[in-house]
Amino acid sequence: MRRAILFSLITIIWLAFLSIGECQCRYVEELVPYIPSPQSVHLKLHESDGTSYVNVSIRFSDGGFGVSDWGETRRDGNEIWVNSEIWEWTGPSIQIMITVSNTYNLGRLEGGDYTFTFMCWNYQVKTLDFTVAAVDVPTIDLDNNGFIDIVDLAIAARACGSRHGSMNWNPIADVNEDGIVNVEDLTQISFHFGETW
Ligand SMILES: [Ca+2]
Ligand SMILES: [Ca+2]
Repeated sequence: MRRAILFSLITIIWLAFLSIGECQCRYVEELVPYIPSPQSVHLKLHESDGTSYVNVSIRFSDGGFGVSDWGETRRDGNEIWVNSEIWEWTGPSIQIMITVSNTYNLGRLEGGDYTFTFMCWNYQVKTLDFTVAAVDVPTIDLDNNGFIDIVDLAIAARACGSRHGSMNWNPIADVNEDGIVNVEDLTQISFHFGETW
């Protein structure tokens, strides 16, 4: 009888111990990997001086989230992607909506259709399809030798300020075909300086 009571007591203590353990696990405070919903992620493309950028902004419901790594841009053909690492703090956090953002420089893309994919922990979160207008490089290779260099700039400089009928008018120097050779044409040539195709 005494042995049965002792056994029962040990069992009760052991179950109580397990119960406390489970309780502690349930309320453990730690950082865990988190994948945002597509609805909370906004992708926006913008171009500047021929370079394409994608801005990614993520809206979090409270202050318990953080991005430890936005990831590097990767490219395979016309597919571009980034793989980020985002965490959630399971403990208490500031109850305020937070938006974080990062801008990825995609470089100078050739004309064509592209897809940008924002990934998190190797999971595809959201994609953005966009088109880059083709740049007609040969039109700024004024001497048509296969690369843009100081000679092309010199040809445009000699015609600078001229219009149709001017003594120094040179139609090939009017890169943007607006009827005048000026700093805009020189700027376009300078922008592609050093390029070959
Ligand atoms: Ca040239
Ligand atoms: Ca022009």
